[in-house]
Order: sequence, then C-alpha cells, then structure tokens
Amino acid sequence: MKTALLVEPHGGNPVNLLVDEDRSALLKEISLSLPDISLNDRQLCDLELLATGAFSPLDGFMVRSDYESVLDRMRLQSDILWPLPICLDISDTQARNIEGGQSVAIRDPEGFLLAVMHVEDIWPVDREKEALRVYNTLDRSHPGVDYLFRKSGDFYMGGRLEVLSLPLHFDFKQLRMSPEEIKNIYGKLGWQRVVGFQTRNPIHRPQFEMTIRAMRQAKANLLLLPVVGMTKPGDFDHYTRLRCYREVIKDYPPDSFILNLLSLAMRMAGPRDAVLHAIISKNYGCTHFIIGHDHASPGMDGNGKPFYASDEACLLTKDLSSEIGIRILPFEEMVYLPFEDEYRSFDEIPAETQTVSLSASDIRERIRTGRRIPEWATSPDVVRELQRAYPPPKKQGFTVFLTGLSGAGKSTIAKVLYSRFLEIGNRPVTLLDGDIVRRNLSSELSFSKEHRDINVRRIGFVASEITKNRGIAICAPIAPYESTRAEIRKIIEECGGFIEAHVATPIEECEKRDRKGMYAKARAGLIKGFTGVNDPYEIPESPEVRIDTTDLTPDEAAQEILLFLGQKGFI
Ligand code: PPS
Repeated sequence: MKTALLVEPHGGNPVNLLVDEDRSALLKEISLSLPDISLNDRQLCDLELLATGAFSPLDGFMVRSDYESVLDRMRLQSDILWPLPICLDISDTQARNIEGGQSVAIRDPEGFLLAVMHVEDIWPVDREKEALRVYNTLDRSHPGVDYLFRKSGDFYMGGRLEVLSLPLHFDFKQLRMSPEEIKNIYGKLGWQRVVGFQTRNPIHRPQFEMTIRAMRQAKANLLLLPVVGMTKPGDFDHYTRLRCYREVIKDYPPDSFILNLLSLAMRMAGPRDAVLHAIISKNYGCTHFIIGHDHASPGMDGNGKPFYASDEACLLTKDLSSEIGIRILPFEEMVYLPFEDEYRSFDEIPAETQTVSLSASDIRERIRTGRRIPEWATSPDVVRELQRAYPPPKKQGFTVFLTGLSGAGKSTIAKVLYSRFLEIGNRPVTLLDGDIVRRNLSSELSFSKEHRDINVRRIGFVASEITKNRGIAICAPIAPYESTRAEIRKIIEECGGFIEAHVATPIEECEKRDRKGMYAKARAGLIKGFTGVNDPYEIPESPEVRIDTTDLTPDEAAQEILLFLGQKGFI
C-alpha cells in the first residue's frame, strides 16, 4: 500500500491529518515507547502543510517509490502530478535505529509531540541525482542545493502521518488558516472565483498592480499567501513583511481580499516550485494563480548566469494548469512609465518607450545600504516599515572580527577601537577579547581544533546577538580556521555588519615581541599545538581589512578599520 497518495488528484477530497481527541489520547500514550524524531524548521513547515491539506494529495512524508517517481517524471507513482520531494531526512544513526513497519514520535525541537509517523521505508539520499533532477544544477550557491548537501540528513524516511497538533506559532495566529477554513470563508462570502498570489517579498507597486490587474482580468477576489516558512536567505523577515502588507492592503478595494500566512519552506526550485505553489493555491480553493516573471527564482549561479530562464516557471505551469485544475495568469515584468505615471506589463509597451523598474532585490539592497526608494517603486508607508526594521548602516549593529596570530596586535587594536566607539557614543560597545572570553565563557576549553571551533562559535553567537540588537561587538580571537570564520560571518551578516580584520603581522615579528613569553615556551616544547609554531593558522582570503602592525602604531592600525567603517557608512 502506498502511503503518500489519496484516491483523487488535485481538487479531490481535502486531506486533513489531524486526529480526533480519542485517537490523540491513545497516540500520546503509545508515543512514550516510540523512538523520537525532532523536526527542524524546514521539516516543521512540511509537516504543517501536510497536516492541513495544503500539500494535498500527500498524506505523509513521501515513500521511496513516490520520491523516485517525482524526481524522474514529476509525478507520484499513481501518475498524479507532484513537482518536488517532500521527504523527512534523518541522520545515519537514526536510520540505523528505525525500521520500516515501525512507528515514530514526531516532536518539535522542545520535545512537544506533534505526530506519529508509521514508517514504511528508509533509504539513502542520492544528493547529486536529487539536485540535478529538482534544481537542474549542482551549484552550491543555489539555496536548495546548499540545503541538500550541507544540512539535509543522509537518509529519507517515508510514511503516513497521524497529526496530534500543528507546529506551535505564537505570532499572527488569526492569519494562519487552513485550506478548509479559508474555503469555508469563501462559501460564507459567496466568492466563486479567487486569484491566488504567493509572495516572499513585501508587496511593492509592481506586485500591487499585478494583483489588481489579475483580479480584474479574472473578475475574482484575491487570496494573498505570503510565505512565512523558509524563503531565500537575505529576504526581509516575515514580521516586517506583515507590517508592510498591513499598509498595502489598505489600497485594495474593501472586502476584496483575504490575507493568510503560508508556512511553506520554499526550495527556490524555479519552475518546479511554481508548480507546487499552483497546487497549494488550488488546495486553498483558488481558481486562478498569478505567475510573475522569475517566479521562485534563486537568482544567479556561481558564474553570474540565472539558474532558470525568467519565463520557465510560467511556461511549465501553463502547460500543467488543466491537470492542476487552476487557471494560470502569467505576468511579464511590470515596468513604470515615468511620463504616463503608470505601470504596464513589459510586453504591452511599444519599443523605445522610456521605462524604469526596481526589482524586489534592488529594493532590498537599497534598504540595506540606506539609499532612497522612489515613491513609484513602493509606497512610502512600506518604505517606512522597511527602514524601521532595516535601518541604514549608520544605525545598524556591527561586529569587528579581528583575527590573527598570538601577539599580532589584535587585543591592542581592539582596545583602541573600543575607546573610539565609546567616544562616538551612539551604540553600546562590547569587547570580546580572546583572553577575556577564554576566562569567562570558555574556561573549560583546550586549544584542540574542536575546542577552538567551539570557542570561536561562542564568540560568534554572542557577537551576533549584540549586532542584532544594534550594538557594536569587537572580537579578537585567533580564530585560525577559515570555515568557522565563514560560518560566523554568515550568521552575523544576517543581522548587521561583519568586518573581518586580518591582523597579518608576520610570525617573526610576533615571536620577536613575545610579550607573554608563549612563543619561547612553545619553541621549548612546553606548550603543544601553539598557533603558527606547531598548529595551523589559515590566512583569511578576502577580509574587509588586512593590517600588518610591524611598522604601525596601534592608533594607525585602528585607523585602517575606522576608515573602512566610515566608507561603508557604519560610523
Ligand atoms: S582560538 O584559537 O581562537 O580559540 O584562540 P584564543 O581563544 O584567541 O586564545 C588565544 C590566546 O590563548 C593563549 N594560548 C594559545 N594560543 C594559541 N595556541 C595555543 N596552544 C595557546 N595556548 C594558550 C595565547 O596567549 C592567545 O592570546 P593572544 O591574545 O591571541 O595573544
């Protein structure tokens, strides 16, 4: 028996995996003796959409035959169209301890019981095959490929689900309705035709124009489905987007739309993602679905070429629309005509008409760098919300991460910077010097690679919290490993500035200074694994600033960093 299928294709009986109270009580009892699987953010999103029927006709995480069929022909074993694997990935150890035929307790990261899964099969993930079939690339700059290779477990586990509780959300509860609840509202309101619009961006003017046109074209109402699960790294957070949507919806005709959040973990698979979005909208009772150009696009690959052609998503969904049971409303790029003061679709305007446009990523970039956004691009209310959440660099937090050998001058430069930032006095400043951290945060750690990495990650975590709250963190550990530094950069850049300063004073000079006498001890064999002597230091490839302090005073060295910060608008 296949577990991932329903009898009817898209538009058949709605799937609802939530069990009733009696069954729930029984499952709770049984779960005590079952192995636990704790879900991560992406898996929680998948579970929620499976449970509510947004992923109908799936009624569990995919079994192997469906997974392979989806990869090979974009269909489940039963021939029903399905574009992307919805699989539960697990680790090697978990795979060794669970067998097909067994049930497992599915929990959230805090241990709260969400579901019981009746496991049918477990199989190893063929990452290359999946990446090529689903994303059409092995390029790691694709967020879906990156997830598959870096975060996903080595095995998939498929099987039917009985859900006791949806993943808990504490925000915007009134905006998180299931497909069934939304369809009931249409019934009450007498809505016969509904256009679905799924988005991971704030609604700027072009998107607004597109939705209005779509509503007119289809003589329909609008279901706005902002994606609040996982979107593309670097997107505006969903709290900010929601505040923007609340501004934008004031401009729609009254009672013509419903705003509902979608806990979807986007894979950014371009055309295949678009097909999934159309299916989800169908499951939410939409009769029409908007596909703009570059739908669900992950942007450019490592060679600066787009991963997918801008019309690929549109062509594929149009081809499959009757099978999905939804009308696709394709939209070319909406461009602004400054002389006419109006938006038009790019394919409607005569050649040589003067047009301007700002994409959602252009707007993101402008907001992040504190540049102005013209009123024709997005409404001033939206700009105000975005600026409030994403202030320009001079109001953002940032981390100065000094890395280099012992004795290179990191701590001294850090102290000069600390004083300068306090003198400027517009942000709280925290100094996380290597020695201070070792005494207070990492006193139990040694200098093994593993422990150095833990130490540096701790520093990165604290610095990211400070940066997020718009303070300044000055860190000065040796931090000898490139991959750990890159990890920290990624976390911190999500919430503010990250300035890596390589204090590149050569070892000969550091050893000559030897203020703590440690090089002498290391050379005498009294300290094992001393960085630069008998332990590695991986030189940063492209730090924001590189300073050799051999012939510089501490003030001169600090000045290099201050000048860089000034140039980037942080101070
Ligand atoms: S790391 O690699 O980032 O975790 O190192 P860090 O926390 O910055 O600690 C470096 C300071 O500890 C002293 N020390 C050693 N350094 C390198 N290797 C070994 N084995 C070692 N043992 C002790 C050294 O004085 C470093 O201080 P700084 O301020 O860098 O000179």
